[in-house]
Amino acid sequence: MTRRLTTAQAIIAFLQNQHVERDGVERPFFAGCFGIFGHGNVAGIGQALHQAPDFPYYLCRNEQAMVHTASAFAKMSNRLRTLVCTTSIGPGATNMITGAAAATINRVPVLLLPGDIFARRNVAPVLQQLESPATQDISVNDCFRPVSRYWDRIYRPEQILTSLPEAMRVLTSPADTGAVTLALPQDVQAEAFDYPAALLEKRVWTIQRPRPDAEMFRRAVEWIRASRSALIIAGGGVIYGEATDALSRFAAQTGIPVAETQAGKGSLCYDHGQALGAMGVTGTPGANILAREADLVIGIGTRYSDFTTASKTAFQNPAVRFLNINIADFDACKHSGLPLVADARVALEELAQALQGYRVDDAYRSRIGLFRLEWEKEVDRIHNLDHGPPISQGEVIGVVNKVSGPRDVVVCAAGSMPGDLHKLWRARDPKGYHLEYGYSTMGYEIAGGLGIKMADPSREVYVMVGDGSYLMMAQEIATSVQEGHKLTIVVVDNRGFSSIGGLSRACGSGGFGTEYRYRSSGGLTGDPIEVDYVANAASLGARAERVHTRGELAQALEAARGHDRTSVVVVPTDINARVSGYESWWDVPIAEVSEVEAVRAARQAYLAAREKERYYL
Ligand SMILES: Cc1ncc(C[n+]2csc(CCOP(=O)(O)OP(=O)(O)O)c2C)c(N)n1
Ligand SMILES: [Mg+2]
Repeated sequence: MTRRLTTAQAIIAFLQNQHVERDGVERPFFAGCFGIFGHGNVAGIGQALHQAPDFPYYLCRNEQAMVHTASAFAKMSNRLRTLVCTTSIGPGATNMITGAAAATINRVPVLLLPGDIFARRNVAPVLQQLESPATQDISVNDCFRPVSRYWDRIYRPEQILTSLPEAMRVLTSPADTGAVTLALPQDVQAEAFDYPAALLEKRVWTIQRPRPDAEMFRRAVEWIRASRSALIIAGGGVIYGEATDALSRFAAQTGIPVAETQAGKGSLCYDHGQALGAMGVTGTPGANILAREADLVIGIGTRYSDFTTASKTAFQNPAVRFLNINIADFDACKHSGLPLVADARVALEELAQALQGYRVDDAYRSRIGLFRLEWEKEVDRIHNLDHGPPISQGEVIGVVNKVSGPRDVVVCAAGSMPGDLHKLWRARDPKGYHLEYGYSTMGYEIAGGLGIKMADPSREVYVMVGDGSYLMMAQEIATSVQEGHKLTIVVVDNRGFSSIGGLSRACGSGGFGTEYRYRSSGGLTGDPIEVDYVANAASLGARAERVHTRGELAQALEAARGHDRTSVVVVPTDINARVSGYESWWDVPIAEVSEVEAVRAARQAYLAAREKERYYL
């Protein structure tokens, strides 16, 4: 039994028939295809999509953005669903590279189908072809190799028979997932082949929950029982693995406190008795002080980025050991930890059983309680600062947090807001806090918000975006209007880069080149440039208004809730009203020699701080 189809038609038919199943619930893996057509895909994948109307096609405005939308969709779906992305050859394809890197670093599945140059070669160089005098076996799509977890180029129609199953294996593997790139030469897309019907039958990929190895598990229990000051670091794996209830019970039963990474925030509700909030560079005093003293760090579903480890200065107890519960042995082995390679939920349930009767001592418990109490007071203080006008970013976060419902989602990616949100946002639902902080991509915010809304239209989505990020990529507002996927976008307008401006000052460079100002004789130091974000957003089809106070912001957000169309609320803030760091540090190397006194002073402080960096061997 065969079906005569073009390569592109067979790919789309195959993708439509892929399902995943976890815990007995089955769903189609691909919810449709995003794309922008050009000569490199219009007659191939474009034609195939045209004759497959039950596989939704979404036209977006920028190829990088659509990969962010697909990633956010996948992240919101706990990696159990994603979207396909199709592009033309050349710039359409390479526009996806930033999105691919972000997906791979964040370990979320996206399937990318860039068009590629002719396999037939006789008409080369074709429009947009990168030529090489050294080989004909190269194209711009080779740039996807390091940012893809699986990469392939399809020179012959029958190659998809072995390539597509491999692509699915990687996409649905919690340990291996990331961007998968199948580069599709323009001519091959349109070539026909007699495909075996079996390729196009329904296939169900089961997402497993592997149990820990018995011996490693025995040691893990021993290590926890022997510890006196254990600390859990909850990463994204807790949420993707739907292990949040298991973690909540485990923490309540054992009394072990929990600190959260950016990807892991929301693992516990902020008012849980063991919740210390954010961990690391952008962490709370409780999390960072207890991390410093911990004799056992239990990392669950975390990849220990430098923001989590405070550039390897976070854990200072000379006897500290790491127990890493992770689906990927790559992460489980970090910091010479005891690797418990397993599904987070299963591992936590089995550990809870084996640790019956174990509890941290009362002194430790009361310290945790005190840290929690003091932190809630600090959050209240920053949420209600009465700064300005212009008001502070902390106040903006407080208002959005208060106005949003417990199931609503806040999304952010770059600038000073991720750190402030990590500290100040009171998460009430495992899917309520969505930060892309693996790649921290300016421009993810609005595109990502669209993916979140598509994944769960029942929730309001609050996009928190700095003016810098907004200027980099706001055009998907038009796509949100086109699709009727309403977003509430808060543009925090501080006329430049509060984040990097602050960092530049800390490095002794005085904020050089980080504010939006007219050029004057002294450089970019003239009057601030007024960008009319309200007019810009309105021109893309959004409702838009400017507010100045906490009260006006709350009112605008309430009004936005009642509308079906995307709303943009622009709020000017004070670029210099920053939330401080708490008990932590980040390694940003300072110039070793300089004519500038401030740089020399920063270098001295830097060298002293770096002394605390440790190898965990
Ligand atoms: C694509 C990209 N380019 C550069 C950076 C480096 N960077 C990090 S934050 C930032 C400034 C962000 O400005 P804005 O969105 O206004 O946020 P603010 O710092 O003012 O909070 C820059 C340039 C980045 N993260 N992503
Ligand atoms: Mg800014």
